[in-house]
Amino acid sequence: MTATKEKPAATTAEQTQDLTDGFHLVIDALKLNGLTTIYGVPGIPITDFGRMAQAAGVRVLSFRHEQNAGYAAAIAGFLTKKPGICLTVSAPGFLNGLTALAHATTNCFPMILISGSSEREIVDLQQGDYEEMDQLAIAKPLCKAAFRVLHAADIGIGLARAIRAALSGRPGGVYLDLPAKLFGQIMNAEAGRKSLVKVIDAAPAQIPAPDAVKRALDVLKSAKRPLIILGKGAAYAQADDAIRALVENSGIPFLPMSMAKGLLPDTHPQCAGAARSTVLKDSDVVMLIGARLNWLLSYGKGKTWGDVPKKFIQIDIEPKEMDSNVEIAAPVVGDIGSCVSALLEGMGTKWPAAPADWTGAVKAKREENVAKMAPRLMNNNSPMDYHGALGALRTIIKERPDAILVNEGANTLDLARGVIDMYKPRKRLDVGTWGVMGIGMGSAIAAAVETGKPVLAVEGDSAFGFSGMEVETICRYNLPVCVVVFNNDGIYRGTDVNTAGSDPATTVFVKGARYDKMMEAFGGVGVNATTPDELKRAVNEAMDSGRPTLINAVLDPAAGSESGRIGNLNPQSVLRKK
Ligand code: ADP
Ligand code: TZD
Ligand code: MG
Repeated sequence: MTATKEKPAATTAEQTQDLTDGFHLVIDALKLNGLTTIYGVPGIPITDFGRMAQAAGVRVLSFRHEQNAGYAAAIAGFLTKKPGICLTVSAPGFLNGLTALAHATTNCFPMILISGSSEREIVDLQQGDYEEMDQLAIAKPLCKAAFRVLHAADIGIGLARAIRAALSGRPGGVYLDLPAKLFGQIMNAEAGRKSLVKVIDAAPAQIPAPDAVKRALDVLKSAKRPLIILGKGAAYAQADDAIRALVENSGIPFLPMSMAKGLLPDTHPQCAGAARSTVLKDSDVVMLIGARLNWLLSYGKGKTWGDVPKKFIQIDIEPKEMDSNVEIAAPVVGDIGSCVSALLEGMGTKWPAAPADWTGAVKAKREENVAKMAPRLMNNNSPMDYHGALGALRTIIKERPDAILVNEGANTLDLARGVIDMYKPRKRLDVGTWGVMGIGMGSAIAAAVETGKPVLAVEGDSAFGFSGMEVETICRYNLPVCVVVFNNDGIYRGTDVNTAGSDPATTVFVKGARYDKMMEAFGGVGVNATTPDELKRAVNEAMDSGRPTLINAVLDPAAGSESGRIGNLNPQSVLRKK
């Protein structure tokens, strides 16, 4: 390999006064834009960059695997409305981070994946460089935008483009490719400073057209059985007061999607969470706020939506989202804060209350369902079932509404979503649009780092395994994270048997595994809990102490069902021999 000679980085005091280099410029550009937390894994060519960033006051959190650092960055973007930064090495590190970048894009979370890359001249001729890969080309189809910076003088503009692409319009993931050589490039310090860009108004307000607002209000006024659906876009928008005013002034029942829970409390008198099937079936006008009519809402049609003809009003920043599955009678395109404020203004003070027969029917259904569930949540069985264990955790979140709940698994996810009420916005973080297993520890770490609040991560034993090694990261940074592993010995259940040979069945794990020992291995607290009472005591202790804790919650291996609540999506062969 004929290495191109690069000038060494500025070293002497005299040089640093006049000169700067790629390392410093990237760090300065990030800081100038208020991006002061990086989630990543060090290695060639970004090891020194991480050290220097840390020395310059940037918080650099080193993970054990880039995918988890990526999920941390993605959820940091959701929580803060600033792009979360994930930093990786080339080829394999980049690819490990890429799943999270695609996940961020799918979920409309702003994130920037910054990866070091190998020598362009060698990569492009495919001559076999160390970790050779055309990362820019590979990233492109999986994110909102992808850029490469080749000259130190372009670092400022490159980062500005990345920030703007991640935040403006529908937020998403952006890839920024920084070749190894760039870091060592030297330029005049003053010219370097001038080349940096502080992005002005990165997510400009998008005001809805007055006609669109009027049309939406006309449709809403015609409703006999209106419903508001709040999605995670509404949570992301941080327009909490306006959304609450819209819901309360209109008196319309609201249904929160998973990560929108808590935008208004789940115990709010208008919350229709516990009457979900009824409101989807029987409503006649549905206003979507930051929620897509994708699989999670059965595409807005079919059995779930019943026979009552529906009219949809949709508030979204992305115009192309309209009519993606069914006709949208009143599209309102703009940012949620501006759209909801415009609707509120249009409603004025004399807006008629939602019809009482409808709100009364929704309330009655909700109370019936809540009452039906209540006794199941109070059982103290050992081994535990989902309801007994979740009953305990539900009380903990009620008593600690500021805590952040991270949740993944199948039964562990679906049942926790229904059972654990949320009281404040952006406190529930989960698997998102794709239903990804593995977001757990990355999300928990970012939640603790970004908010300083205690975190409770409720994890299926399979789900936990995808990011379990990060318990070391949690201990290393001494984060207030309490992980509860719902240990039912497997994926969905721990009871499958392979009748064809001596290998275990494909969905089961080692029986009686002790996940709590993993946390103990790194100096955290491990607890084995066999009853809801034990579980509750252990979680309360963890939340009080703030010490990294992992509770192995022993669940009945037969308690879950295949694929949790989405068994209908799970194809099964009619020809399979039982
Ligand atoms: P959920 O899964 O909770 O139903 P989705 O992820 O399907 O939510 O939908 C989120 C929607 O919110 C996306 O269509 C996205 O374009 C939209 N969105 C995100 N941020 C904003 C914003 N600030 N203003 C308006 N719409 C937004
Ligand atoms: N891989 C990834 C990245 N995401 C996925 N969603 C899956 C695999 C498939 N999958 C699910 O959809 S849920 C699940 C897997 C492997 C695990 C369910 O088991 P669990 O939860 O132990 O986490 P329960 O409580 O036992 O159902
Ligand atoms: Mg399990």
